[in-house]
Amino acid sequence: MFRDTLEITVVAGHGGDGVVSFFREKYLPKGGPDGGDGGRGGSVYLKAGAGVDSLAKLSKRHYKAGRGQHGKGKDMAGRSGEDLIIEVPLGTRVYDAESGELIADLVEEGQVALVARGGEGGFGNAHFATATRQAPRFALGGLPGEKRRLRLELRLIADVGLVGYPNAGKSSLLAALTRARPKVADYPFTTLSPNLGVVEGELERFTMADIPGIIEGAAAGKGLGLDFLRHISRTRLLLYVLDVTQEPAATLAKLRAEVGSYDPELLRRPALVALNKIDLVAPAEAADRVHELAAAGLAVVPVSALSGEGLKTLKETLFQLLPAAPRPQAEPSKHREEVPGLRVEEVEEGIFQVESPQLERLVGRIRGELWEAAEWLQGEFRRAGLEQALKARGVRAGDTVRVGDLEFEYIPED
Ligand SMILES: Nc1nc2c(ncn2[C@@H]2O[C@H](COP(=O)(O)OP(=O)(O)OP(=O)(O)O)[C@@H](O)[C@H]2O)c(=O)[nH]1
Ligand SMILES: [Mg+2]
Repeated sequence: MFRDTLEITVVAGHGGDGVVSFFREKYLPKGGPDGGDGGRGGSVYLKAGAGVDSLAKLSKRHYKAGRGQHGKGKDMAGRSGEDLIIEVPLGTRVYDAESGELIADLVEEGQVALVARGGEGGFGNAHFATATRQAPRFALGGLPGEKRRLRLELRLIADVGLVGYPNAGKSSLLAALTRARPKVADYPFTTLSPNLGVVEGELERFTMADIPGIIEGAAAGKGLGLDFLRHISRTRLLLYVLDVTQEPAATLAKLRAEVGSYDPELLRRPALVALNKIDLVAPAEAADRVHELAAAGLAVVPVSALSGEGLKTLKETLFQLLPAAPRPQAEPSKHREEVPGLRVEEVEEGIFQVESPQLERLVGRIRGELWEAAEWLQGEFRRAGLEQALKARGVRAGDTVRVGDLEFEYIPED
């Protein structure tokens, strides 16, 4: 089954905890701190693979990377959690399912996108040793890995996109020009999901996508609607397929109106007309239809997917036009920013409450003796800009500063 949208949840690994440990050996007095750092949690990546042609190949809805190991004594750091790389089809767009933000557009084979960052490992107590704090009895716990719900949307990356009314012969043309074997039948809406084939030339090749037929009113949801046009949105060239017996000139005008209402830019893309089923009419009639179509300003190639007539010319014309047809650019993905918010509120006279997820998290990660960590924490607070934020609120020496569950006495720097 072909699948072109899918939601999955990705969870990066939790970072390992740092540990509190001191060097010990038989007959020796207690030695210095040697608690190692926790390993970082594994991250989750998506990778565009040529071997995956449908999102249906993703069997799971939930993906999880490995967790980081805790640090150990003797300054041994915990091992990092294993990264998880999920292969998705070429042409997959990755959105954050909650915010709708585009995270990545995977249009090149092997292209990789980070979708959930592994949690940082915590520092072991050895990290906190200084000349004045020789035996710190605290360490930091690891951070949880990122968790995200992703919406994957496949936009086939084909060089040529077939567009036409139901029954015009799009799938027949794809079958005649490539080794793809889409379903062909004498009723409208035979094709319910896109098909992709490769047209082989002597030296080159190009890919061709066949999508479900669209009809007048598709933009308003008639037929199967216009959703499938998103697969055409990245093709370099549109090949309109018309049935010579079904008023081709009028049909082309309607088709283009629908395509334009989906995305006006598509109308400016290089395009060509395959006037199909010419085996059903007399040559003179076919010539008349070609003449009428000329008004649209597009090159017209009369063909028959059934008899094979004109297919060679169609193929050659496509090979001629493609080099000049620009490759639609991949959507630039927005980089995620982490802006740690910091708010200070004087909740009572002389008591300042600090609201900062970053600093609260830091405080929550302290393991072991909290009061011993205070000095180190204050350095971290300063780096986060807390000193300035407090001053701006009019803090005075001796006031109380609350961060998470901890209370500190404010002592000015200088
Ligand atoms: N006589 C003749 N019949 C054709 C030709 N091309 C396709 N057909 C027939 O037209 C019918 C529809 O062909 P399809 O290839 O399924 O058409 P389609 O455009 O893919 O249709 P949808 O998938 O429904 O949009 C089938 O019965 C085909 O055998 C042709 O060149 N000549
Ligand atoms: Mg079809």
